[in-house]
Amino acid sequence: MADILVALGANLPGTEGGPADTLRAALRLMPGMGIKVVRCAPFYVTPALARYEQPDYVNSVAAVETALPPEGLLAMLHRIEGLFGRVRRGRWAPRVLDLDLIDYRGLITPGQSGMSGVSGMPLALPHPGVGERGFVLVPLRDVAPNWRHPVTGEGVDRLIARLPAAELAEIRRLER
Ligand code: A4P
Ligand code: MG
Repeated sequence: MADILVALGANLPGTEGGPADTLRAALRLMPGMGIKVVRCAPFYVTPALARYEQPDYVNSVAAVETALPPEGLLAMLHRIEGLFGRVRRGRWAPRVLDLDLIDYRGLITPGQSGMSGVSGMPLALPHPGVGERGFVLVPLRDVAPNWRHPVTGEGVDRLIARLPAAELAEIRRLER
């Protein structure tokens, strides 16, 4: 069965507490908003990939089921971000909660490669950059070990093997 995968990330405290508390609260909220969480990876602490110094992230990936179409699901994810007080301060800025739609049953959209981080951009699937980011790929492998990049067909193990060892060494599993 082709999965729908949602990446979760946070690196600022919010109303629920620290980033891990925010992620847990977001996961609890999803079923009531038409998003059934089938599996969720462990949480990982990851250094921020950013243009400037900012706190470490807590990242994870959830496999979900929903009757919502891709755009509807992204809109719902944005609504959840809003409930946690997410303020869009610009691309790659620190955030209370970031929910990205990584893969929707292998769908490939034309906007795939041209994201500029402008709010309200058309849906890009798979999420741009997923193939090169340890903080997405490591938890993604936990929930979907047989996942392949919809565009390149490469498996998640192979994509992870290509990451710099130093990047992987800095991704630490958070005990829950
Ligand atoms: N958008 C289009 N397609 C999608 C999609 N598949 N999923 C639009 C999510 N959003 C999508 O997103 C920008 C615009 O993309 C929105 O209008 C949305 O409708 P955003 O969440 O407002 O901004 P962003 O997250 O700052 O931009 P972007 O380009 O999605 O950045 P990323 O790729 O999410 O990177 N370091 C660590 N360690 N861990 C992280 O989680 N995250 C980022 C953000 C940077 N560094 C990080 C992490
Ligand atoms: Mg985002």
